[in-house]
Amino acid sequence: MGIVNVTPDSFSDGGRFLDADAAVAHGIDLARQGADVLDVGGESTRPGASPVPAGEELRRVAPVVEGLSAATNVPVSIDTTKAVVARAALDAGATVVNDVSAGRLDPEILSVTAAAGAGYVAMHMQGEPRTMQAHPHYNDVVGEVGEFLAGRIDAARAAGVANRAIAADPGIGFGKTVEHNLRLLACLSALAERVRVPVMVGTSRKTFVGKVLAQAGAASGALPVDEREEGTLATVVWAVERGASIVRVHDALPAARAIRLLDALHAADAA
Ligand code: PMM
Repeated sequence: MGIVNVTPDSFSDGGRFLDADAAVAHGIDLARQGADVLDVGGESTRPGASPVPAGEELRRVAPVVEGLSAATNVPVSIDTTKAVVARAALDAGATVVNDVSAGRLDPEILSVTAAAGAGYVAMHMQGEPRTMQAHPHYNDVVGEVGEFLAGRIDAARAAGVANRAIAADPGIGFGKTVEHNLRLLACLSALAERVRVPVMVGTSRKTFVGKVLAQAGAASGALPVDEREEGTLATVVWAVERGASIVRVHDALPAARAIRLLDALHAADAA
């Protein structure tokens, strides 16, 4: 899944594709690089971000969803927590709703998804973007995230979303410390068994990658965002090995190539 952020303030690409034409061109480029889904988002969820009014979010994403649906054959996903934005994006050609609130902020998003026969991604987040990185706390991060996702998958089903249309995402970086993120990735197979739907993972350029790779004694506690590609790739390969079905990335080409090589190794291993 290639990321198309139409936001002024996303943590790694904020402001780069605010213009609809630039965002559409970027999405087309990601599809050429090997993305099988394009995820269009108009509200930043980076730590500390404030909510965006629905009208503004819609103004950002609608032309991009429409442009990409017309210009490419790959499915378009809408990254939103709002039912009204999801409905408009589905009308404009999107076929997947990626909801970082898993239906808790605006429960109607579930029935909107169901009515359109669209796919649905339920993501775990502790708290809300404005405050989520203040004091993340879990007694058992893998167990709690698994329980939460199982409950939200049930809620999506109850609202009429088809079981085969649902994916679950542990929400790397959403109300989690470096250790929480690493633990979730380490235990991804167990999480996949618990939720029993395809698992999606978004690690691309996230802070924990930069923190793990920070040089001892460096002025900043994390590698800068534009130096996190190799670390991201390590997590992509790891996640796919541990059963992730979808990886959400900013750079589709290296991820697609790494996964193709992994497939070749598996084929050789099975021969
Ligand atoms: N991460 C971001 C935004 N949306 N959606 C899902 N399902 N999973 C994620 O990990 C996720 C997401 C934040 O990253 P960005 O600002 O680079 O889009």
